[in-house]
Amino acid sequence: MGVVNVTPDSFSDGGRFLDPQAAVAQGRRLVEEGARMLDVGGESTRPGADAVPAEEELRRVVPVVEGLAGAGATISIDTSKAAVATASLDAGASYVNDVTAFRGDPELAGLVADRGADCCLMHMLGTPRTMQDDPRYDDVVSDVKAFLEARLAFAVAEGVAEARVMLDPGIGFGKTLEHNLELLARLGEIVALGRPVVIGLSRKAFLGKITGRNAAGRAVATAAANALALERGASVFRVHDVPETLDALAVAAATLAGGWPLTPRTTTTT
Ligand code: HH2
Repeated sequence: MGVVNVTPDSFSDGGRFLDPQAAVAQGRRLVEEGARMLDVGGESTRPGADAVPAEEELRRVVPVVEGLAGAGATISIDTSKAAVATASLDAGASYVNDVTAFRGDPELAGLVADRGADCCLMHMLGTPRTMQDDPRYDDVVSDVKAFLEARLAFAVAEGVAEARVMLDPGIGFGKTLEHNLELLARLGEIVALGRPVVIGLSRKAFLGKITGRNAAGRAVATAAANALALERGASVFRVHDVPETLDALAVAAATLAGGWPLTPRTTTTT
């Protein structure tokens, strides 16, 4: 899943793709590089970020979703708002990535159900404004697992087919370095919920804490962590840098019996 952030303030690429043409070009490049899904977002959820009004989010994402429909990838809309999801589904998206796991907008679950869309439900402690203020858990993995199980049950009760739901532990969303590492180490406990697991760790701050690198220099760290997440059962890898992670996943899959069914992308043999 390649990230297309149509925002002025995303933590690693804010402002680069605010222009719709630049965002569409970036999305097409990610598909050429091997992305099978594109996650289009018009609201940053970085720690401390302010909410964006629906009208502004719509203005940012709809032309980009329209421009990328037919580009050869599933289009995901990264939003918590039913109005933004509705317009994006109309414009060609078929997947709703909601970092609030249907807690942000009471209309969103019903919309996803009615439209037969696929969706991702993510764990977050608090809101982006407050989530990194001293996050605490009894046991981070058990707490996140219980939350995702409850949100899956909620989605199904609202009419969303269970087969359409993916789950995401929300790396960096109200988590310390230790919380993130524990979630990755014990990812199998989340996978055991029986739904495909999405993992979004691309360029995130915990990788900078380990490597000392700034956001732009974290592609290798991202690829390494994603390879381990693959081994632990993750299915979808949300990244800004597709080639690095795709190579790492291809090599990891090839070394695992019955690994991820990736088709080699070149015929180079030397
Ligand atoms: N992370 C971000 C945004 N959306 N969605 C899912 N399902 N999982 C994630 O981990 C996730 C997400 C944050 O990354 P980014 O989009 O690069 O930054 P920003 O929120 O600042 O736009």
